[in-house]
Amino acid sequence: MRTHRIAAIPADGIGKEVIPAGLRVLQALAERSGDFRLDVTEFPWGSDYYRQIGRMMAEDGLETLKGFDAIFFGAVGDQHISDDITLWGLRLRICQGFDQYANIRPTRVLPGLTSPLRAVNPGDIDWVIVRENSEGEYAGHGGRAHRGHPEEVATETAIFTRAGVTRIMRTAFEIAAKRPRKLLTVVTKSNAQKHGMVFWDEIAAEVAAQYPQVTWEKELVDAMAARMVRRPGSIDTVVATNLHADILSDLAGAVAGSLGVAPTANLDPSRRFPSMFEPIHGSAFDIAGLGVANPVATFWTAAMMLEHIGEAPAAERLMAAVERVCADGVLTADLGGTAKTEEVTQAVIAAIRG
Ligand code: GGG
Repeated sequence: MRTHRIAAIPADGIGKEVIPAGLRVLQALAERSGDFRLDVTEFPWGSDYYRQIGRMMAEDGLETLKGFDAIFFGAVGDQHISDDITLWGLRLRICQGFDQYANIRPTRVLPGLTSPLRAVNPGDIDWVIVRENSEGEYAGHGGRAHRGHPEEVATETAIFTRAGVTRIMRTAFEIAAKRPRKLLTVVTKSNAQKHGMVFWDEIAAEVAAQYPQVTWEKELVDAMAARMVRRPGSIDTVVATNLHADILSDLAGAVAGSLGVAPTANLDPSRRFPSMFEPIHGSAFDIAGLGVANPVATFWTAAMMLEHIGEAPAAERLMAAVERVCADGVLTADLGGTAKTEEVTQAVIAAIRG
């Protein structure tokens, strides 16, 4: 019997609803398989912890997490705490502390779902967005001076390193090379941002030389946003900076039906540290506690985690169950349905067992 140690961090808002649902589904998969078990430890970190202790996670939290095979994460964000405190204090602390530089965001229209785009063939939306997850606009470099004075100034400097850009390009080319279309779109804003973004384009060309089997192209981020809506079928794998990919992947989730179905993996491909798996969506505190959050993004995220820890058959079973439940019309309100989180969870567990 294989044992995988999982750290669960529901954190804030609907994270506290979708992560327990995800853990129940994972448990059902482990029981169905009989070949592996999950040893789950839950951590109470997040905004409530911040209110009590003054920190988003324990001081030695990263040290503690090193002992796990993967991290199953909910969401950060709280009505009463500044977003930069919640994001930097937990999600970014883990991503950057564990050098999870490759953020992988698959998008497709699941059976039974409809894209809000008119006249789109659901099969046209089958993308993987690769987000650089360790530097760029999220380098945290900058400062404030003369606070409260007319001459007040704030700077936020994006930092792009040769090592950082090269490794995310390699990741993106590797992913594109394994997909049927072998097409990679490198997204920048290199017309306006003439240093860092031109650097991205240059490194893309260098790395591309090692992947002659991949067709690649450059696209500006604004044009890419329009193309995702106007010509979704022309897109396959996309690589972009930390900020650009964050924005594009929210758009991607929306055109695939809802952000409530969009999963993500924060990977340390070297496997020196545990990788972290989370739904793309945030804490959605406007619907927290109502039992209406869509758990599908978390289930898909759980499938990505299973794949990562070497349980590919369980990952496939989970995605098949999710697709069956969506096709049967058991959908939450964000997808036009009336099902609650609990109903979707029970339906997926029944499909796993069935
Ligand atoms: N589960 C994803 C999450 O909690 N996101 C919160 C957030 O504010 N993310 C911004 C970002 O990652 O750039």
